[in-house]
Amino acid sequence: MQSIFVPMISSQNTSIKLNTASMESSRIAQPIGIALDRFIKNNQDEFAFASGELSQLLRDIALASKVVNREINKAGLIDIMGGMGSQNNTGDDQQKLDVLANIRFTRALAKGGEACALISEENESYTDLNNDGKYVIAIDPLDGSSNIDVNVSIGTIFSIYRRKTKVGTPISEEDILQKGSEQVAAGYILYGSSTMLVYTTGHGVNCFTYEPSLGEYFLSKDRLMMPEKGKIYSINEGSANSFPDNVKAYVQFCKDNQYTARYIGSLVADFHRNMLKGGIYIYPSTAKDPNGKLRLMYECNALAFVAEQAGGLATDGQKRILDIQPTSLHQRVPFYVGSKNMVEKAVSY
Ligand code: AHM
Ligand code: MG
Repeated sequence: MQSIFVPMISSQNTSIKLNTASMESSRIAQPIGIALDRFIKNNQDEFAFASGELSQLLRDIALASKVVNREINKAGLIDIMGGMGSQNNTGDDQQKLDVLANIRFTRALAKGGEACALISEENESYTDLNNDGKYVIAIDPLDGSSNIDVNVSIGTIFSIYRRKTKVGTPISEEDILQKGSEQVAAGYILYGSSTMLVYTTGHGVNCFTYEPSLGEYFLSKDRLMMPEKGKIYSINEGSANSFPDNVKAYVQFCKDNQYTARYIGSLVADFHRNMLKGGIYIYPSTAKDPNGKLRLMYECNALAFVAEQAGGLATDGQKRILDIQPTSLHQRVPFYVGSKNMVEKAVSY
């Protein structure tokens, strides 16, 4: 009997020693988590078309975002802040960094070869990239650009669609004007107190944090879910006089219930905070912008996809954002996005 017990005791002791040793080693060398490249590779089978090309596209976007991140961090040291003195197609003043970010993402996607066309906030028409590419990208290269000069968080928003027409043929309107529900992947990069890349391929939402000294994104949260309820409302109340009556009433409801008002004026940052803490972001129709200010194809669709994948909702007040058929590249829509219960309540008004 003893001869049986002795090895058991000694093996237990060994495992205690091993555990203590591994605890000690993780204390002095904290694990850094899984890198974006490896995560994409490991999860490639989740993509509807199980191709390496979509993975490569995500990697191209990640790479361009690192370059943009570097440039944003240098703003103030070199002459890349301030306006270009020009306007983009929707009449917004273009900032130097808007233009720079647009160049960085366009180049990365053009070099990669997987994309056949690029829709960008900064270009009036779409850009033909490679007729042999299978994917169409819609992007806002740098959103919230009025915050650049004042060191406040900004973001990149992207949507990825599969082209409808045959590979190798010229792009047609049906490739470009696709509903949000056709996105195969979407996400955003938040250039904030740390830089984060958040994306979905329709299998939950994954968040990565950029480690600048290693030049890599590392997984910080997979399968992120948005709280169903929340108490944060984000809306530019400076325009309250021209909100529709039902929006005025909902904002009053938020105040009556002592909700917290938080508005950065950077869609990605406002959305990301609400996704973590529970909240609603609203850009309604106003006197100045009867269809709201935000653009369906490269601002709302991507965030709507992410929101739904995280258990939230996104609507224009009448219709699910992802079900809206775009009729033009730079189409605007009223936007209500965030925690399920809050969006439902807002819509009930
Ligand atoms: P932009 O694409 O020109 O940067 O505009 C979009 C931005 C959003 O990030 C933000 O939520 C909104 O405009 C703020 O608009 P406003 O200043 O009217 O509240
Ligand atoms: Mg924008």
